[in-house]
Amino acid sequence: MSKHIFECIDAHTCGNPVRLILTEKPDLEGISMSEKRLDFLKKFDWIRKSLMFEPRGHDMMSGGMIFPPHDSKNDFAILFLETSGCLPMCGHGTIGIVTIALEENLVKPKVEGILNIEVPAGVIQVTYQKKDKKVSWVEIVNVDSFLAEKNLSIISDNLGEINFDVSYGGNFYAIIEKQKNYSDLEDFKAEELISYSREIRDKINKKYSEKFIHPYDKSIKNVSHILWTGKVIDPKSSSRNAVFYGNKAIDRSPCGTGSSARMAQLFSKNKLKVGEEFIHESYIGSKFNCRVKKTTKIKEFDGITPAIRGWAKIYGYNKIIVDDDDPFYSGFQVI
Ligand code: PYC
Repeated sequence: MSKHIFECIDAHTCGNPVRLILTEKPDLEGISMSEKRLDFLKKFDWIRKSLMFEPRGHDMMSGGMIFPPHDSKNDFAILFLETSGCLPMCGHGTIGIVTIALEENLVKPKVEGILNIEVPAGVIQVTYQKKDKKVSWVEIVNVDSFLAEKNLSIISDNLGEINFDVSYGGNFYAIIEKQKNYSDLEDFKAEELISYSREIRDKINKKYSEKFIHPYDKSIKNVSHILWTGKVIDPKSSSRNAVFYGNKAIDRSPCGTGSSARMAQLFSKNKLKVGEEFIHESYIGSKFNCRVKKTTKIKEFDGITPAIRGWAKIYGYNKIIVDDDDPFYSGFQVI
């Protein structure tokens, strides 16, 4: 029998949880974070399940671990952990992890104010503002993002025909805008969006199986998230969204990879320009300040390099025990 003790620091980014795991980090095989992500999922997924799911986590729980970089030019690497698996990229997770790492002196930037971070989906550049030991904001120049396909549809048992676009911002998103069978975010309870999203995601991945695969990394595939759009709460914002992830979560933050995917979609439809401010609101009204930094090409796709800025707050030091004699050592979820 063995007992594992995970020291963690818990924070939230604009309302969504981020648990940074400091100890008992596994030795992962691979020459990149993409390969290490797959190795973790094959050999160590119990760690993710035990720290993300109930009773030690909850439906929205999300987090990660910091590793040394593979390229010495970079500052560090992140493996993301979440109820849905290990994401190729997570924006709110990065903002939270960077805030924790800087405030708790876990990393020393090679250049003050800038961090180059390896994530499974690529290398991202982060800038931040730190005042009196506190990080006031973190800005991510995210991985290149692109609209993968537009005007697709499925028939939902709950809503009828639903039209959507699929866009990549570090994960593949189905973006659902106002239409005959979907009026606006404000007309639906979170629990309704959750159950509709589960069905819609299954149907999309059945109907369009093997269609959404990242051109440079075949391990990044399929629609993992559903992004419901809506009218803003604050008139100064540009758009509102609710991102569904895992099996029971609506992101409390405006979602970094979702905001990137949404900007790529809007840009490709001439609804957003390079440099224009895009203030994205979450389901609970928290905001990311975003913009298209530049245009780019991802194989045959015309895409963008997005920037996302947000804040995070540390709320606890957490020593979590996972004991093999606990029948729920690898967690559970109630759906
Ligand atoms: O911020 O990229 C993000 C994210 C993905 C899932 C939840 N948040």
